[in-house]
Amino acid sequence: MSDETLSNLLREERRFPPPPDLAEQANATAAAYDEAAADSEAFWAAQAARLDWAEPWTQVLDWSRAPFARWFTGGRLNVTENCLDRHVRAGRGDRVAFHWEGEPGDTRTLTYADLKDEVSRAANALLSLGVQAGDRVAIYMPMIPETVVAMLACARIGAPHTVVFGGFSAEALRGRILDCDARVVITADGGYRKGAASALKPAVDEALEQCPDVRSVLVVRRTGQDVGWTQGRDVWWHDLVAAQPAEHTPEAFDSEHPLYIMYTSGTTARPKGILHTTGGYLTQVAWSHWAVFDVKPESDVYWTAADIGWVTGHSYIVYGPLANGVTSVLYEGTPDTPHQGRWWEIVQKYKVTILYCAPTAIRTFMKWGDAIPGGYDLTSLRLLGSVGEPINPEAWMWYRRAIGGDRTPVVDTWWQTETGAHMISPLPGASTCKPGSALRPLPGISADVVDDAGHPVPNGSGGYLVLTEPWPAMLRTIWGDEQRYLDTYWSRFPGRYFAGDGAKKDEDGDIWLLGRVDDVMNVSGHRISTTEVESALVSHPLVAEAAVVGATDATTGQGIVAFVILRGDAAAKGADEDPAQELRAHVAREIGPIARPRQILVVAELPKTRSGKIMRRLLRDIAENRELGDVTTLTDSSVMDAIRERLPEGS
Ligand code: 6R9
Repeated sequence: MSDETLSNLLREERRFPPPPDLAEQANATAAAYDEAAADSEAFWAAQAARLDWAEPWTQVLDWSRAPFARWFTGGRLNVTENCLDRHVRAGRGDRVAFHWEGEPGDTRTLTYADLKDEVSRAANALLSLGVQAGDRVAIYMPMIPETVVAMLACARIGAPHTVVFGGFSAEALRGRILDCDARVVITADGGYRKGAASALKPAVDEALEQCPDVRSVLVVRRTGQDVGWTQGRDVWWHDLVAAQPAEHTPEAFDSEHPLYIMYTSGTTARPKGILHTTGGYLTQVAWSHWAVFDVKPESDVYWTAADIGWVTGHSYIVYGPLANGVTSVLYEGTPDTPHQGRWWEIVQKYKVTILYCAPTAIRTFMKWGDAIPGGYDLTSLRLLGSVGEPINPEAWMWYRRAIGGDRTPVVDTWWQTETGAHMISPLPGASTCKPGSALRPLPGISADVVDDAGHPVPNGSGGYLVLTEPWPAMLRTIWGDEQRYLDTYWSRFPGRYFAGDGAKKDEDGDIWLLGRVDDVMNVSGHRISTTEVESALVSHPLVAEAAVVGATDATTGQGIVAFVILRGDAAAKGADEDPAQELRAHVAREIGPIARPRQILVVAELPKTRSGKIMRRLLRDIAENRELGDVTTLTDSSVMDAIRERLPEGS
């Protein structure tokens, strides 16, 4: 990426130091950076000591077969013993683990003691189905407490789970089941989404037509809708699990025992099964959850408003919060069911103190307008987090102001399925935040931005984000494909992990994420990041959200095509004026004439994955007038038809 275009971008000068009271009582202080810099293995060993180990480790890191890491070798522990039993033993069994809120408004409260009993029953149920340590179990569920129970039951008996988004197709489910050779599937009749019961079991039945080795399907009754039934294979959760004893003694597993496989959708290629293991993963998710969210288990009510089928749900709905003994909210549905204030109603009801969500949600709320959150009491909130995409500075500012009452720090956390846990993020009690920047690597983490030749770029320049030292929660491999692990992550810059993201270091050396390098556009030889043009568009008062792609252009190589969603009030006011000219001029002013979009299309929605990432690949297909590529990981495929209808004649 050339420096010239990047250095004139993102001139963001607003600064937000930590609130003094938060800083005073912060879990993690600036001292953590020094400690970790002095001896990172000693730092991680100290964090691992937060967990209960049945047997201590003999070596913190074994990197002798790099890049295949082993952390806390020789150590043995049980993940659910750490997430459940030890809290109950210490007299915290009555603490609420989850306030669950179903989309139709039904609720359930599970204490740590309840959860331990449920997980023990489910573990016994899996054992009765013949599941053994090491066997893979696929989970295809809505956002209900049984999903957490199912994951933990697997972890308790050492059976790696693979959770597949409830919104994925039968085909996607089948591919994942076959790739990891799962023999048991846990599912539900359906779940509630957008005010209606949405079926899941039919997709399982369809997928299993071509998965002959799956011998059992455990089915939770959630919606009560009719389900097809295969005798001898299908069994109701409420029949099997409820009949089990609530006692189960957890076995300690090796620190490197597989905990789960999470598939990431490659854009074109076969999905990659990212393998996470036990000791290092739990150490880093527990530490980062404690440090980055500054959680106080006695008083906080924590809410990751994301799907459990995304890595964010694994690390920061399930494993991190439970390892720390925190009270969480778990919400089944969509943010606008039955009304657009649903999230804020939940914050008010449970007095949520820490909220973690994706920029896509924040920009949607921006589009709906300030009045909606303004109608609720959000004063319980003391910290906000963002994850999943670069957060545009204006969206960051809106989040802090309209949701955080101009008081709360906003932590922008950069990480990936592959990293398992937060990697680059502010520490809310120690860092001065900059809207749109994830700032710097967390203590114990080493990252850099390098040029094409792999040399670190100077401050003020852009390039490729790499991780330069192994970290405890790192993926161990791609399931069943060591070569692909090496090729994908470790061959572009030998000895360093290539994240696939572009980034820039500012004058202070702080890091700004610029999106996937595959999305970088090349306009007349200038490399321009989609993130920067999108952020310029979102900084205009008319725009709530923008997606930018490079489309083949006969004269410039690529031309910038922008798809924009207008803010609610703007869309109403200027219904018949086309804002394209104004927005093109605005981008030219903010960034430079080279970044002026060739074309701007106003749309109502953008194509997104279930974790809220904009699928620019599909927009590129539209901009270049091609057949759409693979849409199996899209949340709602009708969005693409709606966008096509907006295209001007002949394009
Ligand atoms: C946790 C998660 C990983 C990709 C990652 C990057 C993007 C995530 C981000 C961010 C900028 C952030 N990403 N967090 N970009 N700022 N705070 O999202 O995992 O679904 O595997 O996606 O998401 O592009 O490489 P995953």
